[in-house]
Amino acid sequence: MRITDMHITPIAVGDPPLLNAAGLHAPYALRTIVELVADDGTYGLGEVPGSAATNAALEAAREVVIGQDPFQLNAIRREIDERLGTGGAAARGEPAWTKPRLVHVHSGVEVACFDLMGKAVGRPVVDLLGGRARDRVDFSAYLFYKYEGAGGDLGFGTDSNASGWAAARQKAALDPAGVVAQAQAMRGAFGFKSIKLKGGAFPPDEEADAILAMYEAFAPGTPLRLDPNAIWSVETSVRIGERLKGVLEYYEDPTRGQAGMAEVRRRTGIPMATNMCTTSFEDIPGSVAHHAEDIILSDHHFWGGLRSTIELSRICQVFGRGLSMHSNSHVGISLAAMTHLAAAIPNLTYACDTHYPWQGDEVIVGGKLQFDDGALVVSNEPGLGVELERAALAKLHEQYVRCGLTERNDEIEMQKVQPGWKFQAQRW
Ligand code: GKR
Ligand code: MG
Repeated sequence: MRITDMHITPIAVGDPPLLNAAGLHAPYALRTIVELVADDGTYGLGEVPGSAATNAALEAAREVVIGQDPFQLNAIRREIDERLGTGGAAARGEPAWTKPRLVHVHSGVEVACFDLMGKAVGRPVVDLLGGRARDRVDFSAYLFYKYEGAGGDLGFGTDSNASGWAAARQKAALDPAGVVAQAQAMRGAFGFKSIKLKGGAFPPDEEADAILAMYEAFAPGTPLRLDPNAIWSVETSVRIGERLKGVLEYYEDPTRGQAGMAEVRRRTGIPMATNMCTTSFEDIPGSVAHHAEDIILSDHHFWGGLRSTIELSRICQVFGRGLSMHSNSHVGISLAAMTHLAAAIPNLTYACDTHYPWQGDEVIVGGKLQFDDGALVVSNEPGLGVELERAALAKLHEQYVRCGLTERNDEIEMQKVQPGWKFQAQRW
């Protein structure tokens, strides 16, 4: 089997005005769809976070990918490394999503190869990763504060009578009662059991109040997580941690860096989770030396693919780390890949993050994948089990061209509604 072509299609996906420590989501989230065409007439799909820089790196990789056998993942990885040069921690920025382009290229190409391999042998990707550790993958409700009045058309028109999740997606949630209402609407629509609140947008005590309100509102045992994306000092993290002790399932990146996280962990005794201080294999020695976290949030887009994430899972076992899964705004190709991967990792025991309910647009045949009681049933179809809806892809590519965005920059979006607003690596 040989790869005969590689299509790289940037798309822009409608996104609500979600707030985080770095600012505000733009009206569109950028993704890039990778399609590998094989000489037997089949195609394989991958999806990665979009940016002009990642697209250029994918374009540069194309030359070495075409002509390869998709089963020869080691050769493909080596040739991409040789062509693009390896990234490294220094290439990472401070917001949670700025990472070296190389891991995105590896992940987009590798997932598309797995899709091709699955189609070639008539087996789902999960079977190529060692088989199912579970038949259903649990996801978590991922709550956000929103900026009233910002953002573009979410596809609801002017329907102010929207109810349930559609209404919660449209309207701002700004106080603890609003956050509880958003959680109720999201859980009602999708059945999620665990709840994560994206913090770092408002003064820490207000966000802690929202968590405490959810603790009151939901049955005891509902796993709750808070993620301020490292914008709090160690002292603030410890003080808020004291308020949330016994309430949080895990405390996600309250403060920056492995040493700071280790100190908060020591002083509060709360399980700490990260997708910011331990985000690559290079970070593992530091993670172990500091004992920076209890749970690592994997992400195949950032760890370099599905196989790399399985390697990470073994490291987590060896060093006593739990494993969860991080997400960024995405469509169904990534969600399918996340589901096969999570199903194949026995020690990935936490409900995975997903932004999927926030996005209305989709590129796969049949529209959005459906959650069943907060989980996705692992597909038995060959490959990822999703097919490309080419008209939808063309429409979202057209949306990309029209919107003029070339990278994610939440600070610039925030400045559009609050001129002069500045990202601060430590705000509180
Ligand atoms: O979508 O605003 C967002 C999140 O803050 C995202 O960018 C983070 O990467 O979900 C992420 C996280 O868990 O840190
Ligand atoms: Mg996080």
